[in-house]
Amino acid sequence: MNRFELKRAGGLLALSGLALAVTAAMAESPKDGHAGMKKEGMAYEGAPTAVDPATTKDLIGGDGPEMTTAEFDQAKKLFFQRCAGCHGVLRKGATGKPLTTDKTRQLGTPYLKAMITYGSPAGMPNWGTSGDLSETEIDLMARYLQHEPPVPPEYGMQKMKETWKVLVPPERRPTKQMNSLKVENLFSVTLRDAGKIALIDGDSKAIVTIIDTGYAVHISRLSASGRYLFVIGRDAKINLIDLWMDPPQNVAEMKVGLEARSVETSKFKGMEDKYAIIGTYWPPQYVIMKGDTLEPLKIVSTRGMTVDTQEYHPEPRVAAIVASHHHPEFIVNVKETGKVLLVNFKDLDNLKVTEIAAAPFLHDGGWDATQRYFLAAANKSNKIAVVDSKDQKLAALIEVGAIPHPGRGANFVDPEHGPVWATSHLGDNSVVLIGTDPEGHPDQAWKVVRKLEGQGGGSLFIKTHPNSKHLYVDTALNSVEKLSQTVAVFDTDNLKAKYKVLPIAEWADVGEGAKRVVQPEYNKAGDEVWFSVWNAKDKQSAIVIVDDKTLKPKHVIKDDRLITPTGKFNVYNTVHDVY
Ligand code: DHE
Repeated sequence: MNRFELKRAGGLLALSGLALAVTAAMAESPKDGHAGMKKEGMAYEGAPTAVDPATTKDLIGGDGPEMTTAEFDQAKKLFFQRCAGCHGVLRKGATGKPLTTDKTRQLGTPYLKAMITYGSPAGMPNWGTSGDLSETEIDLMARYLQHEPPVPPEYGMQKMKETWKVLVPPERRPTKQMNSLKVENLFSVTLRDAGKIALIDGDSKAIVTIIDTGYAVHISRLSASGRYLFVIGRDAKINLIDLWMDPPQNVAEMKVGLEARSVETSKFKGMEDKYAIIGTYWPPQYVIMKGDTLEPLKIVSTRGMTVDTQEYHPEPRVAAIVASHHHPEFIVNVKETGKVLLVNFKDLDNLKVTEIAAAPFLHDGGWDATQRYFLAAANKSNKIAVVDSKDQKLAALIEVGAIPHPGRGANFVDPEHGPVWATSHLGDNSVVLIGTDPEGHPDQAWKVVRKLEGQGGGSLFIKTHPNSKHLYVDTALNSVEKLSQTVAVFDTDNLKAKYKVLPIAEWADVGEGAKRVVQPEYNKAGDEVWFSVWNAKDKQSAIVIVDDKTLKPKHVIKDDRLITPTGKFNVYNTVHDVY
């Protein structure tokens, strides 16, 4: 590339900014003294898609630059592994900018190559200069991006039914609990890279059993009765586990698509355990199924117009889902279009869906303490959307910090401002407290009433419990080891005091490795907090349990079977949405 081309490419980098949201905000965040996190952010948002490149319909040819089929296949694999997480499988834009051919052909090969090689200030990683991609790979990718994106297959009722297995039909299941476990204090622990979950007894801290689940298993949710555990894999495989069996085991499974992240079950009075719902990333849709067998009943596409520009988006992925307590509804976050859908499951043949316009890039979220208001992070919009589940409308859209990432958030009472819900951020070090009591504290409701300064950006999860006076904030994705391996604890009675730091990874004493400390989760009583010490799959990981009163380590679970533990889901707290 000559000097002129490089200069133009530089300009284009600044202008078009193929984006990785996390890195962008970190770089731009003046408050956070711990910028960085590039690789970690990339590994987070930009994880490989679970869509198998071999299954796509390829549209090679047309107006794109010359490419052989073998080159196209290699580039497609690279794109699915490295780029689809941020730019979307169809390249229409997700947390990264759109890479559709109307744009890429204008940019042309030399500029695309420069952009991929050097990255952009808006957050595009420097794939070339970092050594992650070779010159040949970058050349391939630049040409590939000028061809129409390959389209993965759809996944409808027939395919779901082909993979649906009821391993133990309801009539052959026990009618009462057959084991002696204290089910309400069990923890389902994601063993991410093993494709399994560990069930751990919250009292004895013993591993009860390890159960096979989907690939890169993601989250667990419970049925309203607490009997059935639902585990979703990134490959969109759902496992239904009966906690009454001895030992608890898989009773049904199914693949509902090619890629998924969320699952929830019906909790409305009279509808407990009746239905479950899974939202998929690919295809962009949700499926409602029977709660005790997973029989798929209704599939609904989420493709449509975005709330801001009102342009068509072909790949709006389904992010967090919660079950309403006020109506027989699932509340579904649709990421790219920025819509919150209230899906009423009372009559599946005459499905009523209330569509609430929130803001693009809806991701995770949780209830306020009364479980009337659902607070969802529109992460790359730097906003929290508040949905009133009773009146079925948007209550507020609140400007917060850079890339809010609450998990389910944390509810407590601010000594000055009354009930609040809090989120931490991936892109800056702030912890934002939002007033949630429109009746008792109308002046504070749906406003940021306080900002705490945390340890740094790269925070994924925040947690407290009604019986606790502590608020725990992880910084799992911060690039500074001292921060990614520790957590900050705030005193909710004295929010002006500086946080304390707990050296969780040091307490785990697992030897070398990244040892990211991730996702605080309380036990049922709310007097212990469990942290994952998340290491690579060939290294030792652990779970560290902290006494919530003394903030001292109480127990460390180490076991060769604990491979890459991340999310932990206490049965009672998950059933009752306690956080
Ligand atoms: Fe998650 C929740 C999506 C990466 C651990 N994650 C969620 C939810 C979504 C989501 C939509 C909300 C589900 C709900 O409430 O219904 N997660 C994604 C991604 O798209 C992303 C960024 C990249 C990817 O390719 O998957 C991603 N997530 C991760 C991780 O790398 C984490 C840290 C480790 C892991 O196990 O994969 C991770 N995500 C979690 C956890 C929750 C979660 C533990 C549930 C938190 C809770 O308290 O409920």
